Amino acid sequence: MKVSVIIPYHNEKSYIQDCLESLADQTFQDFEAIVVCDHCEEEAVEFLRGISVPFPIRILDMTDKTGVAAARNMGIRASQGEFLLFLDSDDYLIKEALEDMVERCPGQDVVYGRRRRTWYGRKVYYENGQKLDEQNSQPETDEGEEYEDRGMPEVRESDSEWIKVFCHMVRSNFTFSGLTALGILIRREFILEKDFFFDEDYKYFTDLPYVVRIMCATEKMIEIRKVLYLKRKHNDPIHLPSLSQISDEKTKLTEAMRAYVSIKEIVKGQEELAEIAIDGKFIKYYVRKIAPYYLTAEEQDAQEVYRQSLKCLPLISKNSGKRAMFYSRRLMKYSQSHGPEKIAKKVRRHSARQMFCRLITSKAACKKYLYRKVFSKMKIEENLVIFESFFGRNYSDSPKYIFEYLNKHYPGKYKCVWILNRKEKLPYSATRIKRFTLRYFYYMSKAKYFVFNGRQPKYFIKREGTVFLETWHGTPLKKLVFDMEDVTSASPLYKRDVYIQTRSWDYLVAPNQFCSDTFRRCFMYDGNMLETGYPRNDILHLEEKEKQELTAEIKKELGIPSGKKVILYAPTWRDDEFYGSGQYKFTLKLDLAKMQKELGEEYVVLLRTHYFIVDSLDLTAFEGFAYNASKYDDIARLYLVSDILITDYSSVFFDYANLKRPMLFFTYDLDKYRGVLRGFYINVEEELPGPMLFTTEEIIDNIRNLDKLEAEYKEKYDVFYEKYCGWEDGTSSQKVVETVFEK
Ligand code: C2G
Repeated sequence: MKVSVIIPYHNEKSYIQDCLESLADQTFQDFEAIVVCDHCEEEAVEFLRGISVPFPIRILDMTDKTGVAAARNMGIRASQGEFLLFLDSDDYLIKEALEDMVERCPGQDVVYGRRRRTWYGRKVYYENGQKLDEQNSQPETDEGEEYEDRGMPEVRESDSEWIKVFCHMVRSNFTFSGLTALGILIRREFILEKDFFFDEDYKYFTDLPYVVRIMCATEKMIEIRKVLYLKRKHNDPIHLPSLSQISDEKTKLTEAMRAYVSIKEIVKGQEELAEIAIDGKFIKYYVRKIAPYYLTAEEQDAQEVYRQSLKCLPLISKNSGKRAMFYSRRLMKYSQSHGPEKIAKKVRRHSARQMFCRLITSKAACKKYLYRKVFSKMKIEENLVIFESFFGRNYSDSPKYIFEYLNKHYPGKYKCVWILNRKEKLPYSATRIKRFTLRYFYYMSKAKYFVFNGRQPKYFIKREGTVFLETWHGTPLKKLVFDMEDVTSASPLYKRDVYIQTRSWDYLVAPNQFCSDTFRRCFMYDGNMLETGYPRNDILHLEEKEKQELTAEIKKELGIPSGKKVILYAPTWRDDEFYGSGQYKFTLKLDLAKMQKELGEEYVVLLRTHYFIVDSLDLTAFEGFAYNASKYDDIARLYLVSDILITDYSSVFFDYANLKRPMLFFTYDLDKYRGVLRGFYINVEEELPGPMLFTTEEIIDNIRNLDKLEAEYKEKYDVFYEKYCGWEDGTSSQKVVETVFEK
């Protein structure tokens, strides 16, 4: 047996499958896996046993001890391979990892490949995770070179291969705490001869002294300059925090310092460069984590951390100190002769200076500061209501209809403020403000009521006595927040952010029972659920005559000839096609020229891209046939004028179904969208009230045979309508207003 892969496992069900599958896919197969179950729940062990793998696997149950260190030690003792490799159950290897390492292992004690940190599971990673990780550009890659570390030496200064690998390994981890034993192939006899086991007294930092001890005990060490190991960052710190996301600050800090003391002991007498490499990391850790801890810590905890720090600071070598930044040098010196309270004062003064610099150089920082420190201390205005739809992009959606209902039925009672970035005409008087202006922050502090259809900013302050009415913006087909496994959109910390934001919501509107149940789970929401239907769909239930008059008015407004029928094409956005957060790309896959040729006599096409899309479509070649309605305020009005809807995975079809008109689903990238990007809540093959189509020809064909299509889908449509539109009858705005404002 060439390699034993040792995997500690503690209930991380959603990750272990990827981990084991990555082993099954290895191009080198002479290995065994030893999974050590650390106090796992029965269900998690059953799940693990249910994963079938083509290689020998042993599942050990650790009952007497707990922790990663003990689990790995148990694995070492049980191993039979010539080499050992530590793999975490939430991580995975690239296909060639073992082959690449084994190829280079003759004559070596240690073979070290590189690690990369990723937000994604294997499937997404191989599809486009590398691109996504780069676009998210967290400065945490393990590849090192990009990060010039002031405290770190250039490895060039030494000729020794050992020091090169040592320095690379230390410098390539962004933080002090990131130095790990993961993904390193180590000769088993070497470990046993030297009695190298993990120190079980550590909960978080057992790897630090372990790795340094190994590196200092051998010069038979080789580095492969290729990413072999993928370390997953957890995008759901609420349900499944990684060890580094657990906030047990005092233990972490004291352990890190204990690890530093023992590392310094190990590197003593070794090359000075090695010492400087370690010191550089520790200095940063001290300045960023340890000293600021005193700002918020209880006195007893602060004293404990402080006592430990006094053992560490004198160990920093003079040379390393000289390489540190001015403030770091001063802080370290000061910390050796002053207690935690004084250190906290110094840190506070430094942050205040930094804040002052930010305030005089950044308007945005200045406004947020005023929001936090001044506006949010002012008196709340009792009848002030603030509305926002699609992040201020337009006057639309449920907030619009709630605003109109309030003004129509309670004229003058409420003072309304609209967050609007464009100059839309409003039918009732309201103060208009642009997002993130000074006035925006002022009104966000003064308002009593908030009527939003999306998420509020992360720094939003929920003041006591205020009422947050969240209408949300659609019945989801694609999985949301805590129902998503991988977060493939631009913000990988989506789950954590949404969790924080939803804590401020007092009321959430549900358009149907499915949403009511789904929202509770996917937002982890336990506030008031308004099971009223969507105010934005009231307009779809007007009396027939009113509907016809309004339709004629909207057609005129859009410049659509009254004799033409209208096809609305309203696709959604794709998580993986973006320029940046909230700025998405869109490529039109519908062949408009063909559609014009085949359907142009009878129809026109209204194109409506999602509000996240920043690409604007050039339709000049299709004048008189295709109209760009992407900037039009309210999509509900576009539904009214349309005879047919074409969409994909957008929630628009749940709303459009209120009109009982035909729908086609242009799902040209179904496999990727469903399988890789999101996953769906419903079985689209069974439930969709229209066909899923993959080419323009199929779309044309279906539009030509509408009668046949409608007859074919009649039964499905009725079931769909009952399930998703059954609560909507044109009175949702009234129900919402009466519950929230006029109780
Ligand atoms: N929308 C629009 N034009 C489009 C697509 C969507 O105006 N071409 C509007 C519709 O009101 C739709 C809403 O934006 O209901 C949400 O759009 P989705 O495509 O469903 O996507 P998303 O914003 O991700 O919302 O619970 C719903 C989910 O959150 C999905």
